[in-house]
Amino acid sequence: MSNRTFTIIKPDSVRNGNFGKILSRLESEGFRVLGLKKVNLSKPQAESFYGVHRERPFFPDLVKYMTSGTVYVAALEKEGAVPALRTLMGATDPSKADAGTIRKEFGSSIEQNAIHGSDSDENAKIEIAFFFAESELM
Ligand code: 3AN
Repeated sequence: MSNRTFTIIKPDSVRNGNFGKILSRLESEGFRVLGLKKVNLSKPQAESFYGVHRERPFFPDLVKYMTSGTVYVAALEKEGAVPALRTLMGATDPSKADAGTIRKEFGSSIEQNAIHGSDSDENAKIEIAFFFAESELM
């Protein structure tokens, strides 16, 4: 199992002033930040990043939303990082997320759900490489 995962602190979190709180939560749960960037995703970038969802009905709205404001992208390190972050994030729909999860606390809808986290080691590797050169991770 890999010890890296990838996260996006989504536009709603940045807009609502929750970036620092979410970062603090990640750190207090033992994630180390290997790389961090503040980004305004372009439409092609968002379409490519969420390419697996291209055929889904919510895809156009997802792209529109993810390009609607500034996000922070980060590469994180922790033992068993991918499942650890999925657990800490909670369910995709914040209303169904467990108490104490980031999406329960900061998310407001299935679209504005505060945070993205890789769903497999393979995708974590692809998603980290989408935004970071290996030399930028430390
Ligand atoms: P997760 O982010 O929990 O891995 P995915 O990968 O199924 O969820 O979906 C990617 C993103 O697409 C979600 N974070 C959410 O913003 C959006 N999304 C997923 N399902 C829906 C839906 N039914 N309606 C609107 N947006 C959705």
